[in-house]
Amino acid sequence: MEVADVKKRMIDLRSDTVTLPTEEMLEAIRNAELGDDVYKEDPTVNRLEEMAAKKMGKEDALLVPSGTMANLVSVMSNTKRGDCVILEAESHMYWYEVGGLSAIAGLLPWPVKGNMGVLDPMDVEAAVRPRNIYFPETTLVCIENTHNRAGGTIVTPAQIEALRKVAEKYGLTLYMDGARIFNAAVALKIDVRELARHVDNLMFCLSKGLSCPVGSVIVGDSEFIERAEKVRKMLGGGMRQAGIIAAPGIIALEKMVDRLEEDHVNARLLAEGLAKVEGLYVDLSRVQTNIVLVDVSGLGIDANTFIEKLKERRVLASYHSRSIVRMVTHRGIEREDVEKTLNIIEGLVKELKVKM
Ligand code: TLP
Repeated sequence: MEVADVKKRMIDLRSDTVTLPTEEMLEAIRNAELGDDVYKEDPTVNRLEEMAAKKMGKEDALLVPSGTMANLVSVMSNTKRGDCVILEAESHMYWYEVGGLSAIAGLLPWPVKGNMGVLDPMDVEAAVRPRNIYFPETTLVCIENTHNRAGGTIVTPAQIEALRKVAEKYGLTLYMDGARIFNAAVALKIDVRELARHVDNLMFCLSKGLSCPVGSVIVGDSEFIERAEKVRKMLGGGMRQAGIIAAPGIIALEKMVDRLEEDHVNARLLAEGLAKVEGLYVDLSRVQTNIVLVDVSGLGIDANTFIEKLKERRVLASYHSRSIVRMVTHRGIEREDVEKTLNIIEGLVKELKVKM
């Protein structure tokens, strides 16, 4: 059997990053009008950046290859070396970006524990380092929306506004890792601008639920984007005929946002099904978008063992922590896949119980 055939029959709940481009996206790539984007001459990139800025209600935008680079470029364009950056203790930037914040940007990350991924403005205020000879200068606060490790939880416009007030009080910049910001907007049934309004700048990913093969977009005011363009070049992210990346991005913004609702419905179905299985625990209040965290410790096994056993049954999930497994719904997951997954897990749990 071909490797591709085996993969095809897997139910892949590891991440929404596994989504493949649509036929229309592939067609758009084939037909994209191209130019050299380092010269700002790729009309397709220019169009995507214009669209993205407008959609977020900001002045300008910049296409970058990945979410990780988007965060690094943005943080570097918002700070100077040696500054202190406040971020949520479980944030992607702190956990999963290979320490680029310290290793490359020369910053001191100052993690603050949030509640379901949401920072409390009072905790942020307390974390701002007073100005004196001993301390680095706090210049930036980062939020994540939706919050990945917290389970795809949403930071609401009101919560962002409250953080904005603290940022203003101390002259700090407010940045948002909005890798899945459209999931938040769709779940709240609001214009994404409402979520972008109170941050100075943000990034969002094209390559997650929006199904593009590559790309993230940084959005903010023109001066910031000008700095970001230079930092992107420094990090090796200046791309040439990047219209082949931008073309599916345009389709994503036009056509792939509303369908995220389906992923949320499927995540809910999956979460509610899992919550009914004895030995599994799901905090349903966290299931706000397309991520489901399931605690398997009640089965007497750890997350990795559970993931391995699922894989043997052709379901892929990812590791969150010792007792928690993460499952993410996306365009490659239909309702039937969720039902099948639930059946498989119920069967697996029964088998484990017999052995216990
Ligand atoms: N997240 C990936 C993994 O890296 C964990 C995933 O499967 O969820 N910000 C947030 C909130 C993210 O979730 C991710 C990717 C990124 C940034 C980085 O994006 P990429 O993978 O494009 O560098």
